[in-house]
Amino acid sequence: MTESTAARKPRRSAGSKAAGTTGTKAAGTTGSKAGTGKRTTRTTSTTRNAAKKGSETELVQLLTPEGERVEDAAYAEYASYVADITPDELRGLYRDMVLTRRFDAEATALQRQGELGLWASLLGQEAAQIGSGRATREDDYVFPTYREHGVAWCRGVDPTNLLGMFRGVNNGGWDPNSNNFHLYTIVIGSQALHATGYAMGVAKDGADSGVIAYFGDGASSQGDVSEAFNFAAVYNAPVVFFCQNNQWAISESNEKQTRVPLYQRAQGFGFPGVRVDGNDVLASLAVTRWALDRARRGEGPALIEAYTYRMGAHTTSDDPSRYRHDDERAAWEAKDPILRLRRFLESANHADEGFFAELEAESETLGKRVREVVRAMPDPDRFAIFENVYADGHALVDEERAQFAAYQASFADAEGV
Ligand SMILES: Cc1ncc(C[n+]2csc(CCOP(=O)(O)OP(=O)(O)O)c2C)c(N)n1
Ligand SMILES: [Mg+2]
Repeated sequence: MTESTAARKPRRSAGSKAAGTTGTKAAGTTGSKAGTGKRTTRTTSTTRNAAKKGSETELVQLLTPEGERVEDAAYAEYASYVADITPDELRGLYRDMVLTRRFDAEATALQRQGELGLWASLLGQEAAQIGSGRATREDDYVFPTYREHGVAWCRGVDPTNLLGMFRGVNNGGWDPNSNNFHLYTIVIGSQALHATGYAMGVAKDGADSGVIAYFGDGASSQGDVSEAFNFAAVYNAPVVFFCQNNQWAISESNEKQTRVPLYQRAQGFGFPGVRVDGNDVLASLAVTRWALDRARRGEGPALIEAYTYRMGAHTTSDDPSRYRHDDERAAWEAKDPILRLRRFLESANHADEGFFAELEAESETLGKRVREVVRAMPDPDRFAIFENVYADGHALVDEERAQFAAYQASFADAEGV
C-alpha cells in the first residue's frame, strides 16, 4: 500500500443518515467541538467521503514527518477542526505523547523484571491514540482493545490502574463508568459490537454523546466488526470506528487481512471511511473530531483508519524479528509521531528548552511512581477468581471452589510432613 498526500477535492457525504431511525439532531445543525468543550456550527454539505474513490488510497496529513504544517485545500474541512488550536494545546498533545511513551517503556521494563505477566506496548501509536483520545468529550463513551494506554490517559484513567490485569492481580482495574472508558477487551473485535449497541442506546435516549470503538487491522477480519459496521449503518448509530492499522496482527501482515485499503470497507456498509496519518497527532485529532461531530449531529457512523506502525513486539511474549525485517521499522522511525511534533513546536517557537527539560523530569517522576505502585500491588485473595462469575452463585462454581480449596489444603499437608 502506498502513502499519498496528494491533493483531493472534498466530496459530498454519502448521506448515511437512515430515514426515521434515531430522531437525533438533523444534519447541518449545531455540533460540538470535542475536547475543547466549545460548541461550533458546521454544515455537512462538504462532508467528505473518502471511501467514494474506489481503489484510490489517500491519507489525511496535517503535519509532515519533518514537522511542517500541510496546507492543502483538500484537507481544509478536517483542518478546520484544529484551526484554532493554541500553542498551549499543542504542547499539551506533546506532553501526552511523551508521558504515554514513558509509561509504556516503564511497563515493558517491569514485565522484563518479572513484575508483570505480559505487556502490550503502544510504541509508535501515540499520535493515533492521543489525537483521537483528545477528540473525545467527557460524556462520550470509549471501547478500547488491550493497547489503548494513550486513550486511557486522555480519559483520565490513572495509568497504574492499567497494570493490575497485566500483573494478574485483578480482572480490570478501573470502573468503566467513572471515565466512560470500558475495560480492556482481549476478544478481538468484540468491542465493536458493544460500542454499536451502546451507541444505539445513546440515540434512543436522545443524547448527543458520541461513542468510539478502537480495534486493529487484524480485528477487521473478525465477523463481529463487519456485523457492527452493518448494525451501526442500518440504525444510524453515533459510533466512530477507529481502526489503528499498525500493519501487523501479531505475525500476520496487512496483506493477510484485506484486499482493499481498510478505510474503503466503510463504503460497502454505507458510511464514510477516511485514512488518516496515524503518526500525525494533529490530523488524528482533526479527523476524529470531524467523525464524532457528525455522529453527534445524527449523521451516523464513520470509519477512521489510522495508518501507523507497531514499533515494538505484539506483546512481550512476541519476537518480531522472526517475521519482519529491521529496515521496515527503520522506515517508520523516520515518521515518529513525537519527533515530528517536537520539530513543529521548535520551528514555530511554541516551546523552549525549559519546557522539554521540565517534561523530561515529569516523565521520570511518572516512571518512578508506576514502578512503586506496581510493586506494592497486593496479591489477590486466591479464591477471588470464583467471585463475580454469577450474580447469585452457581452450583458448578461452588463445586470448583471446593475442589480448589481441597487442592490448596493438600499443600498444607505436605508442608506439615
Ligand atoms: C477472537 C480472538 N481471536 C484470536 C485472538 C488472539 N489474538 C490476540 S491479539 C491478535 C491480533 C490482533 O491484531 P490487531 O487487531 O491488528 O491488533 P494489534 O494487536 O495489532 O493492536 C490475535 C489474533 C483473540 N484475542 N481473540
Ligand atoms: Mg494490528
